[in-house]
Amino acid sequence: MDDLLSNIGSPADLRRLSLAELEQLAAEMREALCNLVNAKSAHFASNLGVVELCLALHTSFDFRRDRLIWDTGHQIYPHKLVTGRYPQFNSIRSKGGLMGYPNPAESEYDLFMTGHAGCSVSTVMGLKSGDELVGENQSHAVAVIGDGALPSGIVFEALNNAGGMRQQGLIVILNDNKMSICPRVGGLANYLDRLRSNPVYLGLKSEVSRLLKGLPLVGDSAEKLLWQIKEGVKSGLQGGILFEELGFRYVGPVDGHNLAELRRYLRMVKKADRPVLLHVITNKGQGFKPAEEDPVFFHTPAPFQRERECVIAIQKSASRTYTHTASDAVADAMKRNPRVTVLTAAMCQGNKLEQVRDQFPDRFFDTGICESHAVAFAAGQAKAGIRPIVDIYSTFLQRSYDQIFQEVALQNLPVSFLLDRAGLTGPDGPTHHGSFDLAYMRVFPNMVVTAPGDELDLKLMLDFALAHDGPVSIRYPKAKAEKVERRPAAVELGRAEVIRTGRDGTLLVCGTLLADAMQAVEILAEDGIDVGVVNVRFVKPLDTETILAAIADSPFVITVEEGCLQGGFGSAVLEAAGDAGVDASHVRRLGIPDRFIEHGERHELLADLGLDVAGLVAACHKAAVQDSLPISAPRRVS
Ligand SMILES: Cc1ncc(C[n+]2csc(CCOP(=O)(O)OP(=O)(O)O)c2C)c(N)n1
Repeated sequence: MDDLLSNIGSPADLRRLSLAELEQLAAEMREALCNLVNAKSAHFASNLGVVELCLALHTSFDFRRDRLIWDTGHQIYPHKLVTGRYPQFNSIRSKGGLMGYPNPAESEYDLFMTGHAGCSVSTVMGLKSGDELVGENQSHAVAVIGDGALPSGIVFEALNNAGGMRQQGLIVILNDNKMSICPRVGGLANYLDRLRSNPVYLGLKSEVSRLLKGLPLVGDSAEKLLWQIKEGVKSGLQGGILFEELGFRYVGPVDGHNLAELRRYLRMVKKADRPVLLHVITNKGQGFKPAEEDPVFFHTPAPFQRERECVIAIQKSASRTYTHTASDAVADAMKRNPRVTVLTAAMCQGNKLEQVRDQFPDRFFDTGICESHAVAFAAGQAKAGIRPIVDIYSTFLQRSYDQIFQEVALQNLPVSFLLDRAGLTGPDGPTHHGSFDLAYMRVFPNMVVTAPGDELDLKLMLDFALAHDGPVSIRYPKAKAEKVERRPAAVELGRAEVIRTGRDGTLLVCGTLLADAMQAVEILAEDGIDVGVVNVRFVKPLDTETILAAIADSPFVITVEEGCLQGGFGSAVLEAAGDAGVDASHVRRLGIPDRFIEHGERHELLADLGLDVAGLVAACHKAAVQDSLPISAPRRVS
């Protein structure tokens, strides 16, 4: 059933369709979304919810000239379907295929590559301003932002700025589906609930529809009437006052699944004399019952088979991940110490913190998509004698860089950071890879930067962090939890763990590639190359004693990290060697090079970068051959 969809090469084709055909197209687009998630894990419920909004936007504006930003970008799939990418649609999130987020390299209709929430209003403001400065005054700039992303601080910075500038032609569409990934939280959520359930607005909605039925579809009289009704009730009702007071015209709520009504409202708001916030009500998961009923699971479900509207099988992975380990360690710590709290920034589900939330509701804090606030909040708690754990993905924590500096590191407060998804995250791609945290954390005085080598280490490291009198960051990847067979050494500040010594070379391993390194040295041993492995555990303070000894004694040394090479662990090793005046010409560094890494399965991406077992083996072979010293000749001359 893709009669219409397969003929849509660009939004211009949409404008030739009747309303009934657009409604059929919406059904075909939902079918395409459902077929996609049969085969792979992908963003789903949010996309089902914006199908009509997407069609209404593309038939009301010309986004070769007008500007459109989908905030965050995870709900971009319908937009991809109608902007010439239907033929490649099933390649989404696979290596070499379409990105699961906007990507300017794919289409002129994607303006920014995004994946982090909250910047849409700012960027469309800039686009609008830039267009005006180059003489393009007629265009409109549209930001579509969810109610989950709306509370981000930066959104309010932009709304405030836009209201003050009275930017005409700026349209913010609030896509209100009552959900972030989990149910939305906070005072703004309550405010939006009141707006959407206000009887006068609900009455207005049906009254407007009724009136419109008797009026021509387009026409100044209809639009004037809509404004009049709205303005009339607004003064009595004070609906949308928050946005009105910021300088926006607040319009809505509008039914986001009624294409005709949406298009009428879009035509109307185009003519506003100042920025407009159009409040659109949608249903996350619209059109597929199981997703409507459980939008949390169906936000990014595991691949599933369906029969009509029933899910008949889900390919859930049985493996325990590092995120499970971290969540269990957090629960355990909270059980033992009533002063331990945990904070998440809207990622309760991703962080697998549901058990903690349910067990310790008073010590679990979900700030919404507000990472900077979460970190400053944790700093306040720490100052008051609490031991907060900030559990945020490595990539999203970048949002709170200044709070890590000022509120935490500068005060030397005991905040423990759990950096989930550190390293290559896989199908989400460059916006989500946690490549930079080792580099961005290690620049701050007072910050202890750790990279546990395996599951056992991760638990020990959280205990260490909670006992340490200052900030500690702990990173772990989106991966199956591994245990490296050994009796782990007790964690000691700035102490590495030598797992095995080797005559021919040493791998200095930072983080959970440790298990791969252990496999690699087994293979190398069969080839007669004897390589040692150090689980470095601490990137800051570095165990210079162990590391410099390895550099001095080993014919070759390879640093291994699932993080950026610029400023990361390998850099720290070279700095330490340089400071100590030790020859490090035989030190090689493996890690993420100085470019953004595409999307694909994590194992594929790691293999491409030589960060898998085969890559480590190859790197050791190469180093053993290339190194000027004969194998087994110690480098230390003492
Ligand atoms: C800075 C940042 N923090 C967290 C996330 C993870 N995240 C992706 S989508 C999402 C929920 C967004 O909710 P909303 O904006 O309401 O969109 P919906 O999915 O409901 O359409 C979250 C928390 C993110 N993308 N960016």
